[in-house]
Amino acid sequence: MAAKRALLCAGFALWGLAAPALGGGPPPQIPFAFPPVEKTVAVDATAGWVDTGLDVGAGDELHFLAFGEIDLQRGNPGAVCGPRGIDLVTVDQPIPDANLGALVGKVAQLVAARIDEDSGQEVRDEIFALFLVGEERAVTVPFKGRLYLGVNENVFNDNGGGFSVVVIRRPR
Ligand SMILES: [Ca+2]
Repeated sequence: MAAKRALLCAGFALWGLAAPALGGGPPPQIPFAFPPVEKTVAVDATAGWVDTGLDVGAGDELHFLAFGEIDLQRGNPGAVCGPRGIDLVTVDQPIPDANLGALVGKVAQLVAARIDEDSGQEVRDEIFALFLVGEERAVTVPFKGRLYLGVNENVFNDNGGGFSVVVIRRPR
């Protein structure tokens, strides 16, 4: 994290130095008072919720920019979409009123984890908030948790492709 912040500082410094040589005017406004954390996350359409590795806090501002194309049903040319998804809804998608296949996000906070006696699988009780991302979105984090990204669909094994998502986090 420290290395990443240092890298961003260096990036902004170079930008500031280069600007007067290009235009002679004042350097461009830096959008944040402190360097934000920026990360590019690959969201594989077959993976379900993808852990971004980012822990976020209540009030943090997140900005998302998404690129790429996915296939919601391999072999079906009508099932290819970008981060905005397809203008369709199904019964079990995570966000019912958002387009099928749209890029979506989740902030989840683990409340308890236990091993289910019958299946032997770990069961995680969590509180979570879901939100639509699409191609671009700014979101204020409602509570502390881990940030996940996924596709607004619930049958992943017949999918293909993925989105590349730039996440910028400005801590509160
Ligand atoms: Ca599918």
